[in-house]
Amino acid sequence: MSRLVAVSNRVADPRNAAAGGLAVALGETLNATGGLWFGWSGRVVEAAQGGTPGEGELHLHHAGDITLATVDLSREDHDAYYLGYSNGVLWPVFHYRVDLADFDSGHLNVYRRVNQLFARKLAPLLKPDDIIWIHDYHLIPLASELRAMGCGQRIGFFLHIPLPPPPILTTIPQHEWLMRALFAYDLIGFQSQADLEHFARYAQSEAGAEPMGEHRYRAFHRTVRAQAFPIGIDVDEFVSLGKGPEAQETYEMMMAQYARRRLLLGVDRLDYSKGLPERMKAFQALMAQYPENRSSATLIQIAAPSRESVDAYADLRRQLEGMSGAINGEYGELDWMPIRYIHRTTSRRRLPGLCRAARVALVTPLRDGMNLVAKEYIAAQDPDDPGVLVLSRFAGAAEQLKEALMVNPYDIQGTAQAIQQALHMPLAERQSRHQKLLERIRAQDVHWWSREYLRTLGEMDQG
Ligand code: ADQ
Repeated sequence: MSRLVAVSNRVADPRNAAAGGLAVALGETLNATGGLWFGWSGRVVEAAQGGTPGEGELHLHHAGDITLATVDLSREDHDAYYLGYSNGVLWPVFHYRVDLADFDSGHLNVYRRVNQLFARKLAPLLKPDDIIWIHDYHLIPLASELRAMGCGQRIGFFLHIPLPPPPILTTIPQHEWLMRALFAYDLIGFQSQADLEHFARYAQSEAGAEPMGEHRYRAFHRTVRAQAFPIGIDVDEFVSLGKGPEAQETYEMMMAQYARRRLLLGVDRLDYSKGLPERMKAFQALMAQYPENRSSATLIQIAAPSRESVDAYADLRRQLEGMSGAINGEYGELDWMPIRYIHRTTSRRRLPGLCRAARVALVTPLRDGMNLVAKEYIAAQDPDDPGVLVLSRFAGAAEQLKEALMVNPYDIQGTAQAIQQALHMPLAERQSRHQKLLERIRAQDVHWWSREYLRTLGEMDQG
């Protein structure tokens, strides 16, 4: 079995319970193959402390049989690669928010420079028959930089965020360079069929690629395979977390505190792609149109702080604070506040308890690669008395989770109606929808995802 080399912007120790989904997904194969996980160390070195652009110290650590290799970044590199290009251009445009992209910056050169730095540090650590799996939009050009240094290993890429259709993608001044870089991979994985179709359309209309059957496309003198591999969660792990003391305690506390109320729950990173203002407006419309929910329905919205030094995120934070205050002012009673807005991360151990206590989950992004919260909510439910998932049709998860109540988050009235339907859905219907949803997330869980991806990449010819 070839050694797995995983590359992502951030690296985590898979033995750590809070390491997150990617660590769980990759941990098994990394362990089994004595693998290497490479990425940014999370350390930013200021110029005054010797942080030189294009340079960074390499650190090697061992986590059991896995080697963790990380590189520091200078302040200038971090700001332009991470904040400027990855999160200031690629994140907004890939989420269809051209209006929020900052194209004027000269950040592209630094984005490229950091990818070259990573390639320079990674290449000497590679063995000839390694399988290399690179993750996400920060690292699109990494394979082409490795190829330029003579790496002939099989290299795969997985895009965790959506790929927009060509009219939006082509707003990026360097779209051709980016897409050409994708063709340096052997296998490109997307979250959904929609993303894959956008790739195929771009390849054909902009790069003159011919589909060659078997998910293969040829352009820029290379042939790539492109396919959808919807990422899942570790259902068993989430279910067993739900049986743990923190989750149980959270569940009981919520049930005691909201004994007479119906709980609605939103759990997100504070990000403009997640549709949080629209969600609050839909909740406000629910109060206005269906007054029977006043004094009874409570929305708990947890928004974890994220990328706070990017302007669009600070603006959103202020907007949400203003909106939740206004809705509470308008509808609140002495003994009831309609919205509890919490700008904090919830501990992973408490999350299943919170999910189980909620009668309705609102997962209503304006655009999302997949959205794992939707799957976590399903996994956390009591099958005998499950809650209802209200899901945006614009989340990648919508392609799989057909039995959710599907909404268009831009349609505030329509979303309010769906929330009303969710709050009053009969038990038998809740059970039958939940059962089908649970089957789906079990059949395509995170282990299925990494197995399928790595099997496909492993079966490809080398070089
Ligand atoms: P994210 O945009 O971060 O990920 P998502 O998939 O919803 O979005 O969440 C990832 C994880 O973060 C989940 O396990 C969730 O429980 C946790 N999380 C989110 N908000 C939290 C909060 N407030 N407190 C505690 N935990 C929280 C990107 C893409 C997604 C894609 C994933 C995986 O944007 O579309 O599903 O990668 O590929």
